[in-house]
Amino acid sequence: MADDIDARENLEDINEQPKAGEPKYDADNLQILKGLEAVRMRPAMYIGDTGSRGLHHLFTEVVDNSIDEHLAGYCTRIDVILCADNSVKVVDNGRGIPTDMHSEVGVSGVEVAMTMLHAGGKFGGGGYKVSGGLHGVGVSAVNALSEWCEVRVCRNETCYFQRYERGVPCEPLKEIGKAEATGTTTTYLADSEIFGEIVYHPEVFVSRLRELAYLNKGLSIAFTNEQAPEGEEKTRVFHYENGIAEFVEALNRNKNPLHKVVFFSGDRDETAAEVALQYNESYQENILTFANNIHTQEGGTHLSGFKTAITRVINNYARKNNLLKEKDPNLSGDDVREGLAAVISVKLLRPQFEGQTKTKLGNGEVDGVVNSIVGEGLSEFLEENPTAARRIIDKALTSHRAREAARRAADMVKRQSAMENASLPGKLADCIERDPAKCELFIVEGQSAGGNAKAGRNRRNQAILPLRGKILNVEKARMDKALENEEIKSLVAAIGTGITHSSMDNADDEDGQLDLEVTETAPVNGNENGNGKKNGNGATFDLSRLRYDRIIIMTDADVDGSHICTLLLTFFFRYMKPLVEDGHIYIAQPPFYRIKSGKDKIYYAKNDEERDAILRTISNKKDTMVTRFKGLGEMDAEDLADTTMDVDSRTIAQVHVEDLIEADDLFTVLLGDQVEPRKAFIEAHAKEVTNVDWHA
Ligand code: 0RA
Repeated sequence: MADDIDARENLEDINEQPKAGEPKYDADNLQILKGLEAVRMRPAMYIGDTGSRGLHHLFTEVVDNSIDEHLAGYCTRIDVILCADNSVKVVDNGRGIPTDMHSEVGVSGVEVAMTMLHAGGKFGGGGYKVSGGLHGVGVSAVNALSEWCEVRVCRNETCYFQRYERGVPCEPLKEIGKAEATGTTTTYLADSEIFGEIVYHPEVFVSRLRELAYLNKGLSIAFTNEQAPEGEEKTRVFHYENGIAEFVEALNRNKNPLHKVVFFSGDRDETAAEVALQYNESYQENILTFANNIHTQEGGTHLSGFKTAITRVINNYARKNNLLKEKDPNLSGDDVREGLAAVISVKLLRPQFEGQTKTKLGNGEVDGVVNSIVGEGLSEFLEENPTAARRIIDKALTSHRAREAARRAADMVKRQSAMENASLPGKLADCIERDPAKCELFIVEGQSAGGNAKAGRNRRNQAILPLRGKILNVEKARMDKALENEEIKSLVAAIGTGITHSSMDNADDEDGQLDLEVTETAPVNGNENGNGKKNGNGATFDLSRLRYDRIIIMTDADVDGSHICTLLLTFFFRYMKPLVEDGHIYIAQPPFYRIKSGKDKIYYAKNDEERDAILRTISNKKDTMVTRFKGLGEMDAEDLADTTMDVDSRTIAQVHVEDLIEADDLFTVLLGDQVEPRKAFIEAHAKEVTNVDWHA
């Protein structure tokens, strides 16, 4: 910032005109050189960092100038080319940077733009300049941080050219020929002295350029990757005649929309706002906000104005049409945003960026502008489209009822676990011991296996909870549905801790792919519940009420069994995470084979290799019988006790979630129909513990 001010002061100080052809190193140029040097000394101050992020920020700074020319009404196409030699070329068909001598500094307008920090705003032709990037330092910083940079400008039927090396002009702007069209071409090679090895990621170009095309309707932005491998399409053109309305359409591409995309726009107090929205059948909220083409990940005043308007308008409409009765409470913000996809884009003259990552819009006036544009637009839309209006209100009412039901269900679960034994499930065969530290709970797949497990257990400290078939997939159900499920209810009651955070925000999350494609970063999700263990639905988790130190999942060693195991792990992960983190969850490892030799010699093998190894050691082969267990149900009480339950002889595996974040993703991904990745996951995250040194 200090350098910015310096640069302007220098301009005011120095008014002498150099004579044509005179060497460049006079006072002005020394000042300019100082400015460039400052950028090279502290690049991070100007472009954020000198890593991959900063490197990829450079093209955005250059493109932003062309976007400004589009906003001024003079540029319809921008080409960005990632060249084979790692240089980047940005071509626009605007008016061209002014080439005449600047009256104050005595160099061409081109040179001013290329060498003076923040030159754009001050020396541009006035007009509507809103772009300028997150760091807003302009193309001069790119020039300073480039090994070389070349500008070609076509205007006045003439083509001009100038080359710079590390920001320093090699010679003054010169005419190089005739020109029919107008425009500016900037080519730069990022300086490896600054950025180290230059490695570009084309998908960063694609994602940012596509976003810019959505945000600037009618503008064509083409990206050419000359480094693309043979056979891959080199050029992609992004052009959206309907701008952010098409952005919202893309956000909902894999969802079921409730109505056509709605678009509102308006200007007020030097602020232009555009909003597009569309509800879909999902439970998620996906609102992306932008200010001057910058993705405001932390939201801000445009987002708050939008939220207030949506809640107000939907409640008003519902009341007016008697869909909400006088006695009913208002729909909450969460209710009216369930299944809402929206893009908000504002353009303003002096944006203030706040927050941790400077991506929160702070301009107070914007709240009211967006609020009134959305308020008027949405009211009108609802009045004119009663069918869509009805669907939207129904969706919000359902969301409201589900939220109420979830709250009641969570309260109930809480009350039930508070009553402890009084409400223990009938299916639970509890143990005698009352000290939880000495107790184990076996969750057993199927009734018959449950019976054998009961017979084979040590009833003093081992409890058995048989499950009837598959438990509900909590990844795809909302909290109220999950807590209505009988198997889950008995599980929660038996364990005693209650549940943690709801999975409401994760429900129906089948479009991770799309979200990644549309934007590099997570969408603003307005979830005000926070991440605490106590959530808005009144559910609490209390580890001190845990009734068993070890919870052991015991399922068949087949595809169904491994699916049930995953469903249980998912449930624990989403609703009782501390149990997973603290290592209370185990997976039993029932063997595949029983090898009986003679009258009373019994071996168990967990796979074919073990079986063969055992068979090799047995001398009297005639008297040997090998049994393959098709499931837990085929093991008798003795088999189960010896292999899976008896503390002295069993094998069980403790579940470690080494990387909870990664696991979180995996649960969302894994619960599809594929079995192999699921098995791989369980194997990767369940560390084997043999003959645990622990006695009740
Ligand atoms: C200032 C004034 C005028 C054009 C531009 C700047 C301009 C800058 C860039 C940077 C990249 N592409 C650009 N295109 C235009 C307009 C001067 C006039 O013709 O009146």
